[in-house]
Amino acid sequence: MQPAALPFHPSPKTPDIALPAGACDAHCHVFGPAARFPFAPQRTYTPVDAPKETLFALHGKLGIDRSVLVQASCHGTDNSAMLDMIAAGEGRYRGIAMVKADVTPAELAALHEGGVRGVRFNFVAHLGEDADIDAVRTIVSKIAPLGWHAVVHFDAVKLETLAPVLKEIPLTMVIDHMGRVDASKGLDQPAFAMLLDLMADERFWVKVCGAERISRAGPPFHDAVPFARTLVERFPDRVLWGTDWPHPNIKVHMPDDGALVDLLALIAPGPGHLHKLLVDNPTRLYWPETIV
Ligand code: 0GY
Repeated sequence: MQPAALPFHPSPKTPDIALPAGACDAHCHVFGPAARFPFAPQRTYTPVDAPKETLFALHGKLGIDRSVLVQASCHGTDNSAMLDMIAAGEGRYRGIAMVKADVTPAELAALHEGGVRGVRFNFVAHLGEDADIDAVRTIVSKIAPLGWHAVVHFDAVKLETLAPVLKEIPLTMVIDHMGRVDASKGLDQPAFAMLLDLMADERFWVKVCGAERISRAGPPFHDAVPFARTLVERFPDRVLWGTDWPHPNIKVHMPDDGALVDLLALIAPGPGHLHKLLVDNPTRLYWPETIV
């Protein structure tokens, strides 16, 4: 039997490194509270409540000023919990929604007004059925006029079949969690080569978070660092980072979010790379209107 998912870390450490002003957590979630924002009936897991107040406090402790909320599969296409948190953030929060193929222009306009700037497609076995490619194409054609992008979350084993499909999608594409490659297979593994190949196309971006997901060595997840660092060094202008709080479906080593911030000293050594990763890149993608 699979072990149960763990709750988020109750008392993350204060990071050893200070983050630059405007630092953005470009991948985190808000769950519930279920009494106010019920989970989707078709969900594949039921997390503990991870409400906005807890996330506000965490960001304060970590030195994070802005963030991008990513709609998680347990809330399905009901984006209300996420929109509620964005509304409380006074412009410091953006969102990535999940929508159905029959979403209307009026619904998309309301999401845009609420701070959404993209949609997410899942191709991850433990999160249920893969996104339907025809539905993906329909949704992409509907969101393109809004200037939104697509976030794709996939199992590394699917990259070979997915890569040609992703290459055809005429949008900016953001890949979650370093393509979920298995860190124990090394930098020369075919899946990482395919990820690098996708990144050679300037439409692709990648999140260098998920160290705890791709690690096979466990805390402090140093086996994930060479992958993240390679991506940061080769594509400094198209990388993003996030905490992934509250870390859904982590069953063995729940990360300490402060320690994940500390990993940035190894992932993006030097202020230039760190500033791009945490400030300049998320600004270009999520707050372009603030660039003077
Ligand atoms: C993540 C990863 C996971 C879950 C989800 O949508 C989700 O439920 O994204 C996971 O289970 O690996 O990005 O939070």
